[in-house]
Amino acid sequence: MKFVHAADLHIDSPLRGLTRYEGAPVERARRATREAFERVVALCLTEQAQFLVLAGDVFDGDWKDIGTGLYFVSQLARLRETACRVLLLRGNHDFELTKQLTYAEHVFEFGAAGSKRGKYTHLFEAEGVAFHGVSYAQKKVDKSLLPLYAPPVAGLLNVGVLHTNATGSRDHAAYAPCTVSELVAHGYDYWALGHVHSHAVLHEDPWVVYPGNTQGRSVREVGPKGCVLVESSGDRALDVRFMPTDTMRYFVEEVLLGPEDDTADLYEKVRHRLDDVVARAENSLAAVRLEIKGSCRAHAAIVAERESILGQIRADTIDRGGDVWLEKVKLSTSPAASIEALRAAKGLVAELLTWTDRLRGEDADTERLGLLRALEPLKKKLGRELEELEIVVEDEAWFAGVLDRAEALLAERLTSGAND
Ligand SMILES: [Mn+2]
Repeated sequence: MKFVHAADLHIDSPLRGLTRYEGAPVERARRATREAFERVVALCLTEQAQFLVLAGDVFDGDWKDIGTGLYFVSQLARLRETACRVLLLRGNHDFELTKQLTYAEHVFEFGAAGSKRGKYTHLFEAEGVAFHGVSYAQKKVDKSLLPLYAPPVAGLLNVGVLHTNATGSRDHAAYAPCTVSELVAHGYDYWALGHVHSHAVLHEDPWVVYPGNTQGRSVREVGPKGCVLVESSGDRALDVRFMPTDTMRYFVEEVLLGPEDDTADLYEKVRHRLDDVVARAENSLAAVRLEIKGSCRAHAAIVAERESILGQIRADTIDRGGDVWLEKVKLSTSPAASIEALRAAKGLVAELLTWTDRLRGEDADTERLGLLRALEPLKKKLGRELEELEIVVEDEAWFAGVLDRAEALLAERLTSGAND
């Protein structure tokens, strides 16, 4: 007997701010949750699984229009081809759908907690399996649902389907809380969990498994996403395998630059890292957030020509072709030379840095006022533009930031020349 366990498909979940980004693969991202579900269905067909278990949050919320529901039905209909049946549980995101559809007879829904409609247990004696599940009746389920789950049915493989935060994960609401040891003690053979979006095998024999969501939706959901294929060979021993279904995979990558690295090295290191990411993306589109760090010579150029450098990184990425999209590039480098060391030294650089540092102190009001006065004509001339650029000379935090950048630029420009 084989079944596929998936959860948290969040089909048609809205794109969060993706359209803001130039060159964002909006269409691909929009279709990604659907394509992942199509891969789940395809897996059921090729593996000839007898059951597909959906452990909650199949939908992200109420359908925007009936299209989402019709799409779901059209995919479920494909499963008739191999007589695969569907066990459907509702989680906190899809406990209530105002546009209701009655599903075909090969779809078995789990009743909601406290409701008289629907069953908590579906028995399939010919296949030797009992599925137990309790759907959410409301969004917030603060108490454990475990007491509502029937004891295991003797002589059958018992599968519990439950939407819960069983690990105390802080990334997810603490709904239907329970512990792994409580689940293990319940006497089922396999717990098909949902709600936590990362894949995790919490226990083996009996199995307690989160498949994770089928498709990552932001950099908060990195790495391979998919579902789990479960096969029983009859003697209760289960073979449990994770199967990726994502068509777009998120990565957060740190690129570390060393003291000698200049912008050419920066581009080179980014290129190498993207090669590596593409290999790890296994034919999915890699959506990458780059965090570029380190004390490096490139810092001065990064401070002075930030936009061009970001543009160059993006241009190189587009130019390489293939399946990479830079979601965001964060440039958080620092100067190769320590400002404090330079300040403590002697000479022009030290003097300049001592002067800039004085602007930080509380007694620097005279200097700061002088600076503001000097900027006054410029401010009058630019007026609105300054506001639009969020240049607020009176703002202390803004001023401190400018000072940091100015020092970095001074230090880098005035010291690196000596090495060239
Ligand atoms: Mn959930």
